[in-house]
Amino acid sequence: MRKRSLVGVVAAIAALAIATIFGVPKAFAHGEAGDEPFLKDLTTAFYDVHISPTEIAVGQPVTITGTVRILETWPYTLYPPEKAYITPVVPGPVFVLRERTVNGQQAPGSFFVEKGGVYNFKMEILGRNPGKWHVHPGIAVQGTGTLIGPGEWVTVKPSGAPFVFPVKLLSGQTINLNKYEGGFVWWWSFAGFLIGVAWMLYWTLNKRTVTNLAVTIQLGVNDDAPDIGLITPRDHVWMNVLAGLTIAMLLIGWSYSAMKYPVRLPQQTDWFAPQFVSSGEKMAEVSPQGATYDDGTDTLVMKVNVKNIGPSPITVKQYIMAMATFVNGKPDDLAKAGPHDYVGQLEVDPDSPIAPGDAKDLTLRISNPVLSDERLIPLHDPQQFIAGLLRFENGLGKQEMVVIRSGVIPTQFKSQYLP
Ligand SMILES: [Cu+2]
Repeated sequence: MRKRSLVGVVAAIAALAIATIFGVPKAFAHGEAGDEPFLKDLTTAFYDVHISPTEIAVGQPVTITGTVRILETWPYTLYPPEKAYITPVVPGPVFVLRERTVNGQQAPGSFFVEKGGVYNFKMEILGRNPGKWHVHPGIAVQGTGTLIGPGEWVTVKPSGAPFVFPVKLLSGQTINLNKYEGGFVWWWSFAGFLIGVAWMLYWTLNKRTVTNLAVTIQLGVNDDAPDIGLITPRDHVWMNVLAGLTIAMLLIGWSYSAMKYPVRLPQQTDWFAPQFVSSGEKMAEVSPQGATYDDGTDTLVMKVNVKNIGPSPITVKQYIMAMATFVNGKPDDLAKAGPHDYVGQLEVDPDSPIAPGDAKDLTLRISNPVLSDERLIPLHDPQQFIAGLLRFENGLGKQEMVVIRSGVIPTQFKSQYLP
């Protein structure tokens, strides 16, 4: 009877596992909407992101360019940003990263970052697996995680030839990194895995260690409990065999690598502080006067007071928040601002240039489903704040990005939030 119920439980778990694997619909995003709004808005802002081309064959490059600024409003609840790397955010290893620069410097790994830092990035990735993939730039900040920028769909078509990724070694030899010693790595890891599985099955199939957990848990850690036959001398022999096999594998591995590859370099690290990039000429002083958000119509209204402290009239060009850019301009300007799904219209009232020395109260209005689709606005948070960049342009064509942080009051909720 007991055995039968155990079989039932195992069958149920197996059925559930199979249903989970095959019953899940295809995911179309990267779960960025799952991040808390403060984690997106107050930390970074991505702008001028371009991902092209959007259709390639396997082995061909896609270039991702853009800028990310680590905002001065970085939440005090997170570790201060110190080290980060820029990364393509794609669903699994479907692309290969070939080239990456940050502020014009080669950036093979992480670099040092700071609040207020502006990082222009360029990445070149090669299509590896055919499919339609959502490609984002992201910045992985140590202690915080990966914060992602706007994404674009990229179609990778089969090319007829298998993907190769040639890399020239210091020895002069060129290898295909895509498959290099893949079989050996697989079988060697599998051999280690088998030892682990043997150990696990030994102690779970016939022994009472797991099935009689209520008893074994009361024994001391080093108690073999020979009186109840828990761990026998025979068990010790077999465990010594497994431990010996593990040590033998390590010794064989070390000697093999030392003999086969006598010239080796330790894994290289190249952390650097990128060159300073200015956020623009000083031309505007902005004081936020509060914001409201209507969740029913996805409408954000921000009041700001803007003072022109430069010599030339200024206008508001864009408001950038997290991965989204809202443009005060024509459809043409919107198309140029970044990936289509993350660009929207910004209405500025009054929309006339602010003369040097003048200060004006402006109303910024954004009505766009991306605000709720990407969950950019806090609705029931203990800290109802948003932050972003206001992009100004003066009569001389110069620009400045000004960080603003504003309290936001939700005025209406979508029906699913109502009790
Ligand atoms: Cu995505």
